Amino acid sequence: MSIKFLLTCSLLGLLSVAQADLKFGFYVKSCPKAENIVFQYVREHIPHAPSLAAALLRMHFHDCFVRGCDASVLLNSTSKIPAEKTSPPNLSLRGFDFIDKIKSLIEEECPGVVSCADIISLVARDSVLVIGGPFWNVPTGRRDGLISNATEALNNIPAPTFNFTALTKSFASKGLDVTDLFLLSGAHTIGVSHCSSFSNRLYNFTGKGDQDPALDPFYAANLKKNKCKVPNDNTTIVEMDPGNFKTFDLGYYKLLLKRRGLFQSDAALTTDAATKSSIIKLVSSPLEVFFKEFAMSMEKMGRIEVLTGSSGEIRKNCAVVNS
Ligand code: HEM
Ligand SMILES: *[C@@H]1O[C@H](CO)[C@@H](O)[C@H](O)[C@H]1NC(C)=O
Ligand SMILES: *[C@@H]1O[C@H](CO)[C@@H](O)[C@H](O)[C@H]1NC(C)=O
Ligand SMILES: *[C@@H]1O[C@H](CO)[C@@H](O)[C@H](O)[C@H]1NC(C)=O
Ligand SMILES: *[C@@H]1O[C@H](CO)[C@@H](O)[C@H](O)[C@H]1NC(C)=O
Ligand SMILES: *[C@@H]1O[C@H](CO)[C@@H](O)[C@H](O)[C@H]1NC(C)=O
Ligand SMILES: CC(=O)N[C@H]1CO[C@H](CO)[C@@H](O)[C@@H]1O
Repeated sequence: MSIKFLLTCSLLGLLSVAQADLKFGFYVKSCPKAENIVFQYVREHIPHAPSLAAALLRMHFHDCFVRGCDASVLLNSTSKIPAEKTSPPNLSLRGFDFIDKIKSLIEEECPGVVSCADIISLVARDSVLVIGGPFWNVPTGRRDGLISNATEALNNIPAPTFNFTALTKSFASKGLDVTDLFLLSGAHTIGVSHCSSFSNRLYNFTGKGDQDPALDPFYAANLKKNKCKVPNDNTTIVEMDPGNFKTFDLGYYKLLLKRRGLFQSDAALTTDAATKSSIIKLVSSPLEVFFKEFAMSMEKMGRIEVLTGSSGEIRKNCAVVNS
C-alpha cells in the first residue's frame, strides 16, 4: 500500500468525523437509559390513546421536511417570527404535550444531553410499533435547530392538492425518490383528516361546483351525506382508512386502487403507471413486505438534513431555544 493511499484514507476518516453522522445508540454512554425511557412511556400511554400514534408520525414528517429533522416543528413563535406551528399545514398537529412529558423525564435522568429532534424520531417509531405497525431503525445524534419559520413550513410541506409531478419534486428536494413517496404515503393507513383538507374534491373541484372525477362518486356522495356536509367544514374529521384507521395495514393502498384515497396527492400515486403497478404488487404481497420497505424509507426520512456534531444545540425545553 502506498503512503499516498494511506494518507487519503486517514483524510477521509477525518472528514467523516468532521461531518459527524448519526449512529446507532448515540446515547449509550452519555444517557444509556434515554431510548428506554422513550419506549416505556410510549408503551404505557399510546395504548390508551392510539390515535396519537398517527399524530406523532405526522409530526416527525413535518419536522423533517422543514429544515431537516431538527425539532423546529416544536418551537413556539417568537416576537420576530411566527413558528412552523402556526402555519396552515399544521392543522391538526397534535402530541406536543406528549413529547414535552418525555423530554422532561429524560432531562431528569441526564440534563442537556438528549435532543428534542431525536425524541421526535424515537417517539414516532415506538408509537407506530406499539400499535402493531412496522419497526424501523432510528440512528441518533440529531441536534436541535434554532429557527422555526411558518413560511418555510408552507413552502416545504407538500399540499394535499399536489399532483404526481409536484409530489415527486417535493420529495426529491429532500433526497427522497418516487419509491419513498409511495411508501411513506402509506402512513395514511392510520389517522384522520379534516374535511377542509379535501373538500374541494367534493364541492368545487375546478371552481364550477363540481367533483373531482378521480374520486369514486359513490364514496364522494357518502362523504357528503354523512361527514363533510358543507363545503370547507374545518371541524369534522374523517378516518383516512375508514374502519381501520388505527391499524397499520395495506388498507390505504387498497383504497387507492378503488379511487378512494382522500387527497388528490393520494389519488396522484395511481396516475403514474410505474407507481400504480408498484402499488398493485405491494397490495398482493404479504404485509411484511410493506413493513420492510416502509422501514427503509422511514430511516431515510429520519436522516433528512440533520444537524450533528456541534451544529445547533440540545434544547432544554423543546418549545424554546436555549437562552
Ligand atoms: C405525500 C405528501 C403528503 C401529503 C400531501 C399529506 C397530507 C396530509 C393531510 C392534508 C393530512 C390531514 C390533515 C388534517 O386535515 O387534519 C394528513 C394526515 C396525516 N399524514 Fe400526511 N401527507 C403526506 C405525506 C405523509 C407522510 C410522508 C407521512 C408520514 C410518514 C404522513 C403521515 C400522516 C398521518 C399519520 C396523518 C394523520 C394524522 C392524524 O391522525 O392526526 N403523511 N396528511
Ligand atoms: C409554547 O406555547 C404553548 C402554547 O401556546 C404554551 O402553552 C407554552 O407554555 C409555550 N412554551 C414556552 C416554553 O413558552
Ligand atoms: C421566513 O422564511 C421566508 C421564506 O424562506 C423568508 O422569506 C423570511 O425572510 C423568513 N423570515 C424570517 C423572519 O427570517
Ligand atoms: C402539476 O401541478 C403543477 C403545479 O400546479 C402544474 O404546473 C402541472 O401542469 C401539473 N401537471 C400535471 C401533469 O397535471
Ligand atoms: C367555487 O369556486 C369558485 C372559483 O374559485 C368561486 O367563485 C365559488 O364561489 C365557489 N363555490 C363554492 C360553493 O364554494
Ligand atoms: C374554520 O372556519 C371558520 C368559519 O369559516 C373560520 O372562522 C375559522 O377561522 C376556520 N378555522 C381555521 C383553523 O381555519
Ligand atoms: C398547534 C398550533 O400552533 N396550531 C396552530 C396552527 O395554525 C393555526 C392557524 O393556521 C392556529 O390557529 C393554531 O393555533
